[in-house]
Amino acid sequence: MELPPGQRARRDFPRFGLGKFALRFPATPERIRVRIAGDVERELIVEDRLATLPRVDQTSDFHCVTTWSALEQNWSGWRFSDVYDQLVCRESVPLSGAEVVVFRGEDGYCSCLMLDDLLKPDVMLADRLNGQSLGLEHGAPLRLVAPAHYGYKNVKHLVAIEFWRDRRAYRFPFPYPALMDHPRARVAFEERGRWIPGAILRRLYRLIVPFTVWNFARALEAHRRSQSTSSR
Ligand SMILES: Nc1nc2c(c(=O)[nH]1)N[C@H]1C(S)=C(S)[C@@H](COP(=O)(O)O)O[C@H]1N2
Ligand SMILES: [Mo]
Repeated sequence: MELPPGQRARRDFPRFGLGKFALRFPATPERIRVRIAGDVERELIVEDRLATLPRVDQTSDFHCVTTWSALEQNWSGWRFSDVYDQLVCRESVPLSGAEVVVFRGEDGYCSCLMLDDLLKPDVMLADRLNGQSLGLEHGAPLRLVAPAHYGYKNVKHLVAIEFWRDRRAYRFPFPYPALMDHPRARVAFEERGRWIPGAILRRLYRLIVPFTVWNFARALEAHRRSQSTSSR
């Protein structure tokens, strides 16, 4: 099977991200609560009502910008386009041209994609992975799954989705440089970052994979240990 340019398959699917977020975990990973906001007529809180939309399952490959890929992951959840058409447009009503969409995680992470890219049928808000609830490592209680875009656009622990008319409403998480954040980040075109070609970035990013995997796993273990002592 042919992988996208510069990617290598991994056997596992590690917990991963930008270093700053390794130590941050959601307070309520069992309860979905997403605020719809931005340039909209009304803010809206989406909770149980997601479950009134048709549940969909999909198997897709997951590609991190640092060059590792986890193949054939089975996600379950709701199509972003269904959420947009049936909840957001009917009840929150984005203003015309509010097509810059910002996703925020409870850990303070955020990223942004254009509405056109999000309305593709393979873009989901997922609450399950490979037959189980997402878990802390993969974004409980709800995450974005946009397989055509690098992992860093697939925000975990979702708490807000904002629709803006102006890109300036968004900034990639401090202190990480904007060059790490391509506006579309399409895997097929190796849009790893801005200004620096993907084929160069892949060489640099590849170096940080082992440390990041180790660091994120270690942080999760420490978090689990602290949870089990505090609940005793
Ligand atoms: N909330 C949140 N979402 C996030 C991140 C993060 O640190 N926090 N990291 C991103 C990056 S860089 C990647 S590669 C994927 C990793 O997803 P995984 O931990 O399920 O492998 O999550 C993305 N979404
Ligand atoms: Mo990533």
